[in-house]
Amino acid sequence: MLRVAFIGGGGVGKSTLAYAFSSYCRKQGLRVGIANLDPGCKHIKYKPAFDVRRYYSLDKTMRSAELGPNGALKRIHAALLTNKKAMKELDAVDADFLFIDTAGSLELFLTEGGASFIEQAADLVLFVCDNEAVQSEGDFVVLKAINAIQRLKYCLPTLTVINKGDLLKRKKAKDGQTLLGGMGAVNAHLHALLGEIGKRERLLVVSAVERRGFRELFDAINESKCECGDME
Ligand SMILES: Nc1nc2c(ncn2[C@@H]2O[C@H](COP(=O)(O)OP(=O)(O)OP(=O)(O)O)[C@@H](O)[C@H]2O)c(=O)[nH]1
Ligand SMILES: [Mg+2]
Repeated sequence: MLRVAFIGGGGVGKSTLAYAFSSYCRKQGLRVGIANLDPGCKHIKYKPAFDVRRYYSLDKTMRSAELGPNGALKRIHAALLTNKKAMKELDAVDADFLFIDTAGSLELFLTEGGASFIEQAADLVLFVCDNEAVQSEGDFVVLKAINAIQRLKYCLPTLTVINKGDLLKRKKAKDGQTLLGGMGAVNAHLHALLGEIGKRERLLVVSAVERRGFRELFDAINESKCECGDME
């Protein structure tokens, strides 16, 4: 089984992508389970094989621990790690791919509880950004830098996925490159700067609503498998 965590900021489309991409993978003949790790989500598009809300409620934790949403998320992820029943249920999901749909928080995976949880629960991370991330070079560099620090914490192979590709305007930039091409250059530059953290990676542009880019994502995940160590 390959366990793939979908991580990224709020509203970038992690849940929609997990759902849409799971049906693509099923069509390729794979058994796919999705685990919901967002204790605060109110709507869910898929039938989760594991649902953290069975064990923890974001609202209740916020009230009982007198914390804001980010603090409560961190508290819940730290508690999950030592919750044998929940971790056993998560481990017991029987599938070829387990997609772990996480809460929209970049901070969560920079800190011990969230990072340790993801390191234990996943083999591969999809760092999901949306179209807005690649429409400003500054924003994208910041996101990539945050992800680089996250990776120092959770030490897992990671693919960067740009979702909402349908909203991406391939405008000509001043230097004649497409905006996305310009981002490719920024990405390459970042990799030179952060070379010790990760290998070279290409940007994967997908659209969860239009179900585009899934073949490339599927291939990239399969190519990453050898980096993910021994899996049964
Ligand atoms: N145009 C477009 N919209 C999308 C795409 N994927 C998701 N969305 C929309 O983006 C919004 C957020 O999607 P979610 O899947 O809930 O995003 P999320 O990252 O799981 O959000 P949080 O869990 O709250 O962090 C919804 O309105 C989706 O319909 C896409 O590929 N294209
Ligand atoms: Mg979500």
